[in-house]
Amino acid sequence: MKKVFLAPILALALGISACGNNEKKAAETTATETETPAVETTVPGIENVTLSNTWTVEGNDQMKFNTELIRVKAGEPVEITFKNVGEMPKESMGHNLIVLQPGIDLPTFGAEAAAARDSDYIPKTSLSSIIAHTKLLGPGEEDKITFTLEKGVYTYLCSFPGHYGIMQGKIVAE
Ligand SMILES: [Cu+2]
Repeated sequence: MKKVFLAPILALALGISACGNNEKKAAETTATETETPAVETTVPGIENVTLSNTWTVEGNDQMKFNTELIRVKAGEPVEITFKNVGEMPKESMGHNLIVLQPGIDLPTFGAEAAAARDSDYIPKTSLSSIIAHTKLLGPGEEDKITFTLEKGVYTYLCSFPGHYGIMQGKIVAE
């Protein structure tokens, strides 16, 4: 009788131990995958872009920015006017333009932003990742932001749910 009772207990113990190992492995894998991305120092093609600290960027119904590469002088104010030139309603095709600190994990930021509907997709949990952002714009609306960058490469994106994957660009400050 003892053996009969022992067997399930042993199986349970083994099960727990195996489970523990799996969790450990999973945690290690995640840690490797979420390592901070290497910080870029330049972007191919930037030499063909005019150096200017005043830019106008448009976002459209195809979820695209018309400008995806911006070149600015570091240490001086940059002014970006962002226009939503689409016609679809803000609720289904709103756009913003968010300039992020270097090295931010975009899928993580994108997920937090998508969940931040009450604050127009500006995630309060990730405010330290944001250098500047426009309002969420409906069709025909525009907004202007001003900020100053140190030398480096910065990503800007639209945080409306599902947009950042293709609606993003780079700013090179030199
Ligand atoms: Cu958008």
